[in-house]
Amino acid sequence: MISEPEPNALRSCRRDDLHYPPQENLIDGENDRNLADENNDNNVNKEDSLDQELQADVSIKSNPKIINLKLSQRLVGRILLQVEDQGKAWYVNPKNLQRYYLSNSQNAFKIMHELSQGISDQDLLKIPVAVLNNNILNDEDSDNDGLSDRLEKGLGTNWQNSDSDSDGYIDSVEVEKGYNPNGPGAINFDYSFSQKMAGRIFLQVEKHGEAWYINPLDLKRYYLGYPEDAYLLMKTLALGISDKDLNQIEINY
Ligand SMILES: [Ca+2]
Ligand SMILES: [Ca+2]
Ligand SMILES: [Ca+2]
Repeated sequence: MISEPEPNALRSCRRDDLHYPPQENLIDGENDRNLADENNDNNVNKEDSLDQELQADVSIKSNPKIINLKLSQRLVGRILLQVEDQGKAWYVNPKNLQRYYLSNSQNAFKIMHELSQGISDQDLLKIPVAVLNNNILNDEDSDNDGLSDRLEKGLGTNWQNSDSDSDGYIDSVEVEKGYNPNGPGAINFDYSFSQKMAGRIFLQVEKHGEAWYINPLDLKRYYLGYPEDAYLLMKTLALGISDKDLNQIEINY
């Protein structure tokens, strides 16, 4: 059983927007890997790689016999909420189709950074920015321009000025309409690039390592500025899933 988030939780997530990257991009050429072999590999390394603290908090484990790659591919890059077990949160890593347990805000932030990859500013600009309701992020909007203070810091706009580039259009309008809030002109989005990168987490290596999550539902980038933001965002964008379905996705320790 899979249930989508509340319809009002987001401004722009619609089920109609569902897109998934082509299969060849999903697991970096490991499509043919034998699941039984993979399981044996995992067992060999289990003692070394096992995070004891994490294991203690994980109540169910995947049975390799019931791993369902199609389901994993369908849910690639998604955040899953284990509805039958206290809403535990998981992230399905697009690179290996394994799910990672996000036990709390610090842990979610840490895992998302570990699984991230660097991206140039030029490539990042190809992906539209998501503007979340400030109430969801529990953040201030000091200049009342519709962008939270922390998102403005991520975007490099002025959080104390509603119209950073003084062109008469407030920052959130420019971001939502695809214009540059920091200067003249429109931004040319590359939707096929966004689709290819769906579900991934990027670090802005040319700035200060700002982290962004590409939501597979709307192919927009969501700013993961602070641990509490990252976790709230995860919960907001998450998809409810039953233990039976979750068990079919390989677990990462
Ligand atoms: Ca603002
Ligand atoms: Ca501003
Ligand atoms: Ca402006």
